[in-house]
Amino acid sequence: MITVALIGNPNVGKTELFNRLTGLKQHVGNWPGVTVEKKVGKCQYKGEELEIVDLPGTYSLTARAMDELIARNYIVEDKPDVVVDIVDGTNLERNLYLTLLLLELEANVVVALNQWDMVNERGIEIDVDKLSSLLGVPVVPTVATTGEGLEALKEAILTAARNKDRRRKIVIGYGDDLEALIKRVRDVIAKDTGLARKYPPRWLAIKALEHDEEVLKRLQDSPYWDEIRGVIPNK
Ligand SMILES: Nc1nc2c(ncn2[C@@H]2O[C@H](COP(=O)(O)OP(=O)(O)OP(=O)(O)O)[C@@H](O)[C@H]2O)c(=O)[nH]1
Ligand SMILES: [Mg+2]
Repeated sequence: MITVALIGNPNVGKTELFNRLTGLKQHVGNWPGVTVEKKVGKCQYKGEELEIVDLPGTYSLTARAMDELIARNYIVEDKPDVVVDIVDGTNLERNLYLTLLLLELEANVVVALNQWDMVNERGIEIDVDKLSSLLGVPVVPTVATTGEGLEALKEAILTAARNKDRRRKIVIGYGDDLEALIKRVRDVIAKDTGLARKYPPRWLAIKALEHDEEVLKRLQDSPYWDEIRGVIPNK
């Protein structure tokens, strides 16, 4: 079975896409401990079963909002095989912020470039191949309301799942000064091999430098906490 998480900004077409992919094979529950709806569905493609989890709509992935934390924790803790990032093609700039956060999390991302009909209708020009090569992930134009592009999306999901361990990981750079600091923190965190196996050390380092409470809580349990704390500047 291939586990697939759907994520995207609010109102981009997540529900339409989820329903199209899963048909009636879905059930609705809650995320553990909170009353945020959790929808899980299944679909078959080329003899593989895809289990599809609909994550809450979100612009960002901070520890400050429950929806964002649910989405982020699911991706870092449960490690779905593929994360489908549904992007509103008519609002590319705003939507790609979440895409970059997902890449920083080292998720196995496939971008569904949705509302493709509106993109064409409004005469917006998007170089899909260029976007895909800049992001280092597949980008598939879709129209969730008609189902256009869904076969290609499933194919991209299957291929991404199969190539999970061989994928290219792009690094979003923060400039020389910050990069030196990120590297210092990253190297100390990476000494804790258990932690580094579980979470991307560079991501932990960036979050620690942002004083992200959830990440700091995890780092505090590390035998290297004193050393880690020593390289994180105060707020
Ligand atoms: N033209 C067009 N409309 C779409 C497309 N996908 C979704 N929509 C419409 O966009 C609106 C939002 O779609 P939803 O599926 O509810 O979006 P969502 O991401 O689940 O929204 P929230 O759950 O509120 O965050 C609906 O009116 C859909 O019919 C698309 O590809 N093209
Ligand atoms: Mg929805």
